[in-house]
Amino acid sequence: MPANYSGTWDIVDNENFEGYMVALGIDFATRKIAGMLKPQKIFEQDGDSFTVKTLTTFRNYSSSFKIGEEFEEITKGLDNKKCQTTVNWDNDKLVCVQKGEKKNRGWTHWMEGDTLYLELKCEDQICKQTYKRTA
Ligand code: ECB
Repeated sequence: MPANYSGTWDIVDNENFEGYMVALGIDFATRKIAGMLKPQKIFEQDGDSFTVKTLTTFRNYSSSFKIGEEFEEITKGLDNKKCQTTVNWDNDKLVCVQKGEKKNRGWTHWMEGDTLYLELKCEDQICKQTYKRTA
C-alpha cells in the first residue's frame, strides 16, 4: 500500500524560493510577487494516480500523473517550459524528475504526520517548503 497524500495542505515555510526562481529564469517583477504568495496544495490520489493542484491568489498550477509513466509537462504560468517528467515512489516519498532545458530539475515530497514537505530543485538551487494539513 503506497502512502496517501490526499488532502489540503497550506504552506507554513518556504526556504530559498527566490534562488529556485532565479535558477528557473523567472524575471525580477514576477519573483517579487511570487515570493509573497502562500500556496495551498490539493492532492487528489487514487493509488498511483495523482492530481496535484498548487493554488495561489496570483496563479494556479495543476499536474496529473501516474507513478512511473513519463509525460510531457508544460510548466504553464511558472517558467513556461516543456519537460519530460516522471514521478516514482522511493519508499513513501514521491520523487519527480523533470528532464528538459534545466539541469538537475525535479522535486521530492514526503509526509510526517500532518506535515508535508516539498523540496524543489533546479540547477544548483534547492527550495524547501513545509505544509500543514488543513483538510
Ligand atoms: C502556482 C504557484 C506559484 C505561482 C508563482 C508564479 C510565478 C513564478 C514562476 C515560477 C516559479 C516556479 C515554480 C513555482 C513553484 C511551485 C509551483 C508548483 C511547482 C510544482 O512543480 O509542484 C509540484 C509539486 O507539488 C506538483 O505539480
